[in-house]
Amino acid sequence: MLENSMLYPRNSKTRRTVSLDGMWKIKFDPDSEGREKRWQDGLKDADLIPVPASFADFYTDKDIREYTGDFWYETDVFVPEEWKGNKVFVRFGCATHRAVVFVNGKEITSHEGGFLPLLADITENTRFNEFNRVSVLVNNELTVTNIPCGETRVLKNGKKMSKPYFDFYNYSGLQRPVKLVMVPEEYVFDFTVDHKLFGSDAEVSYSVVTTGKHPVEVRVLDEEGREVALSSGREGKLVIKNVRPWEVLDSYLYTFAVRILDGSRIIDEYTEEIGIRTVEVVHDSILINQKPVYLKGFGKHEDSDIVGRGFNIGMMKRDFECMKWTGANSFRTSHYPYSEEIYQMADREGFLVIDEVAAVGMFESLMNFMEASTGKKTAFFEKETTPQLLENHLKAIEEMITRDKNHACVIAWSLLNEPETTDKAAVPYFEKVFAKAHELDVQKRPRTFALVMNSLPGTCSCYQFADIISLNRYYGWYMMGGYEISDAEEAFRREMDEWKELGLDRPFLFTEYGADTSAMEHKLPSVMWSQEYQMEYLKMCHRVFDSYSFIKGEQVWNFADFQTTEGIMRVNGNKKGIFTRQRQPKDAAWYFRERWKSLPRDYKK
Ligand code: GCB
Repeated sequence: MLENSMLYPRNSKTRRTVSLDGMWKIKFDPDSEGREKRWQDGLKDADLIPVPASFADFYTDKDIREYTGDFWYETDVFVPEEWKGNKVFVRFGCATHRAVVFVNGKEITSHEGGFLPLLADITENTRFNEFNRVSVLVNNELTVTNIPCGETRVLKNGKKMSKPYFDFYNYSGLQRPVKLVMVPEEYVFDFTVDHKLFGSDAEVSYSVVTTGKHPVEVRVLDEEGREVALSSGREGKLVIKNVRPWEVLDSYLYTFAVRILDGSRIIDEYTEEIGIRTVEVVHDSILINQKPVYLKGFGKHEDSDIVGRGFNIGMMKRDFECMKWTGANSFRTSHYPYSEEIYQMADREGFLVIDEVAAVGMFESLMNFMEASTGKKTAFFEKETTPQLLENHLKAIEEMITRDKNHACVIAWSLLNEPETTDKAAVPYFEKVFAKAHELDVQKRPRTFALVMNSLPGTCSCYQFADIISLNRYYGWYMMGGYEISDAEEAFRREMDEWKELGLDRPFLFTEYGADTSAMEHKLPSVMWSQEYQMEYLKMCHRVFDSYSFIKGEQVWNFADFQTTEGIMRVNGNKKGIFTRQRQPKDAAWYFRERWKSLPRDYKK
């Protein structure tokens, strides 16, 4: 079990949260001298920067944007007198990619992995009724032992530079909300639910972990606030008569209130809004509440102007509105677990989410998307460093599942994106990764990973691990693009015929297909990069998808244009968006709207 509770911080009768978002001090530490020189005792000559946000795109100085190494954040936090006798935490939605937290100069905790929460228990070092200095030493260097994978190089001028093995900008910093949290000494540490539907009723099995011995009760309230089920004990079953299940694009959320009681006194109360639904893969179908669903949607990024990967509540709202407008019902959190508020919104909107851990770049290449289709091999899972990578990967899976398990929206786990599977060395690695997810998820949601272009029926040694086979395919873009598109279609069909031959009896899903498109370019007849070519390419892909009954979903790459490292293959970022980075539609968005609005939920049932 994890050392820290992953439950989302909420107010209740017994709990308090205070947002620490706002302007924090920031200072770069290129020589990694801060710790030695005790910068944790107070940053001098620091700048101010918004939290949550990536630091990169605020500045006009390229050395700052590209900064790689250690950097410090600091703020002063007032802890009220009334909280004495309780536990006090500072909770960071993330600190990318790793961080050490200090309070009043004392080191409290550290965390590896930039896309899952960091909880610092500051109880022992808090000065109540006073301001407390919270300092965070963050580091954003990429390595092959941590996810996402990449390298850090030192330029001749001594400056460090990030070399990602993945196709998104290495944004970093305190990119998600930060909260000061108070919970009682004896508190609800973890809470897990699993659902079954019987006719018009539901049975919800639950388990509660607390930090003490007092009895526990769980109540379920409907959206009108009426109690519909009650059970006591750390484990039990809640029966909800005439349940209203959470449905695709038609959500219904019950409030689960978990209480620790001492007679009639409430020691702790934790509440969560939870949708009741089931998820299964049966033969080649994905079933939600025992009914087939065809996935329509996007691979996304947390990415926008100025704040970079920083959680942006306005952008989140706009993204959901745009997705609904296209008729989408799903997205993948490519290529890392997103900020928790996004899953809460997906729960509320009835969106289906494939939750992806940050295991991307597991192919040694700075242009993985290009090189994977050349047959290049990099022996990625045979390195001396592989055991260390595996350890970090498994820990991230545990944190992701623990954090996200109760979300109705999460219908599958994506455990890797485009790893090198053409080598048998990947097999034992995959075994451990897939077993871990199965062991941890009481709902036993389907597990998948996104297969790169050269992970083919005849070359991939790992597809058997996936409950849903997810393909990232670029026929007509990275291969046989432009006027060769007819050959691309043929090659695409040949591959799909080979998969069909295998008779896997599992659903297939396209987790990526797309063509870079400049929102400025129009050309008749089409050329690559024009809006006309994007449409031509998409129509070709859809003809292929529509020809195979086992293809049970399409998530186009990408929802919106996004920032990447600069290079000859990218025009200030990846332009495969169906929307621009400012979330305005390219022509293809209208085409998707027409297609997706007309495909029934159970298309190809
Ligand atoms: C991929 C990667 C994704 C890239 C995309 C592309 O296969 O999974 O991260 O952005 O291709 O556009 O090349």
